[in-house]
Amino acid sequence: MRRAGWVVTGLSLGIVLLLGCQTPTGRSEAGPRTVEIVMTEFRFTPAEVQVRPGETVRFVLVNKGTVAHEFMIGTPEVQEEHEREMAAGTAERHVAEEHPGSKGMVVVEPGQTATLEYTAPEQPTTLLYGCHLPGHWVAGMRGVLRVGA
Ligand SMILES: [Cu+2]
Repeated sequence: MRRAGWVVTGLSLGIVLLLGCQTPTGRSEAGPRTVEIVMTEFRFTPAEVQVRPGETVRFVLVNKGTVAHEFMIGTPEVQEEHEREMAAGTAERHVAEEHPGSKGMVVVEPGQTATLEYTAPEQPTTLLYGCHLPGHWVAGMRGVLRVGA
């Protein structure tokens, strides 16, 4: 398993600490599933991820691009709202101060890796993940997070 060079943990969303969940064989069924997503200009690979309702997954976000990228999970409405905020120029402060991680968000510098633990909604739905650094969303830097059985 790849060791994160720059780890962001403890991001809210009621995520439970995993300390004490490891077995002698290391991370097993007891731990969250790991989903690796590679970030480049301007896409996420894979561009579609499926999780079970209520499942907690650990996203490992590998920025193989040459600029910083953001990973934000939300409904299409939340994505559009955030995109408008970014376009309005309130962006960086908004990201840094108002909801660092609170909506399932992390910014990854080029060449770095971050992890984000995320618990899916209990009800099946279709969410998006996207990057809202200037111009990235418009360029198509987004993916589909399907929450279903
Ligand atoms: Cu980006």
